[in-house]
Amino acid sequence: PTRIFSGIQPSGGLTLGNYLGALKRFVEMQKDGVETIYCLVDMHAITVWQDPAKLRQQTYEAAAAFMAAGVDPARSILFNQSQVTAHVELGWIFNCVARMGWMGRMTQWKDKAGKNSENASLGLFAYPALMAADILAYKATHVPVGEDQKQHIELTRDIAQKFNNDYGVNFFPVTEPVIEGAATRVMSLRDGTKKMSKSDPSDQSRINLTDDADAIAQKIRKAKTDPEPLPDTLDGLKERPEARNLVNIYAALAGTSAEAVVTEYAGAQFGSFKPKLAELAVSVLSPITTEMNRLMQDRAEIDRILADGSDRADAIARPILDQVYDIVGMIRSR
Ligand code: AQP
Repeated sequence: PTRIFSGIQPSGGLTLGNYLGALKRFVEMQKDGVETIYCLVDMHAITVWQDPAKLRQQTYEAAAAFMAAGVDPARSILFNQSQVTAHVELGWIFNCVARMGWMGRMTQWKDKAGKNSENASLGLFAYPALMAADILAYKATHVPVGEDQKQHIELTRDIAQKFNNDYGVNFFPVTEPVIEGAATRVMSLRDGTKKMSKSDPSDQSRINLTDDADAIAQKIRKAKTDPEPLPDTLDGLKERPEARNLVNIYAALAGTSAEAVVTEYAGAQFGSFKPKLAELAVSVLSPITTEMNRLMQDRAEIDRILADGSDRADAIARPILDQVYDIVGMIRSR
């Protein structure tokens, strides 16, 4: 059976990158016969400092974004990580399975810790082991993610295999990443070589799910481009990362391919393409923003949904964790 797990950090407001690379695909995966488990990974968020009031607000907002985008809490399990303690318990065991060398090779660690790694939190270094625990606590078979998470899923597979080998069991599955669609890596609107990110200091670099129509149009109008018109084949976008990014965003929002967009707009100037892109982005995002704002009015309802999701998540993860404790040799006498 197919069991899908994925998560998003409430470490800031969600972006168009999170929507196209993750959320939109979470929604598409809700089908009969497929179990979908979606998590607001608040424990990951605190690997870098979060103001408590903001973290709480961002977690409510992320929950509202999931539902506004179409994650249905009746079909999918929707919850926040800190309410299901199996994640950190299994995460600790995986800290003892994973090797320092593996973690040190993670490009996201190198990017986020930067030159000042002595001063980064231990949690930031260990974060991929907790992510492996998020996934494997449910023995998830597939994980939909953006391109930037590919290396962490490979690490999850290595941890699963090492655990199975070390303990001589065939317990954890080897999870498959699902990285597909026209926008697996949405880039910054200011720099076509950097990923669009909620923690980028420049708000102009990203479209937030909370941006109104004017802000979206303004950011797209100001997005960095080059002076050339759009080419008639994808090959013509090879050395043009900013142009390529806008084409990819258009394709993902329209539910079509980058090839189809280039064919439709061959020879168009950005002066005419950008307003079309803005119009499309607003038409897709504004109903989501409106619904998010409506859901945010009733925090008690979001609390109820997360409590119910946490109970259902716990019911799957707890028995798996109990077996893990047994395999590892822990006494379970109560
Ligand atoms: N730019 C992106 N393009 C496509 N997919 C993206 N994702 C993130 N950015 C893009 C996907 O969204 C999911 C959740 O990501 P996350 O919140 O766990 O953290 P992240 O990947 O580190 O995303 P951010 O927005 O850049 O957050 P910060 O700034 O806090 O690090 C993942 O599936 C991710 O691939």
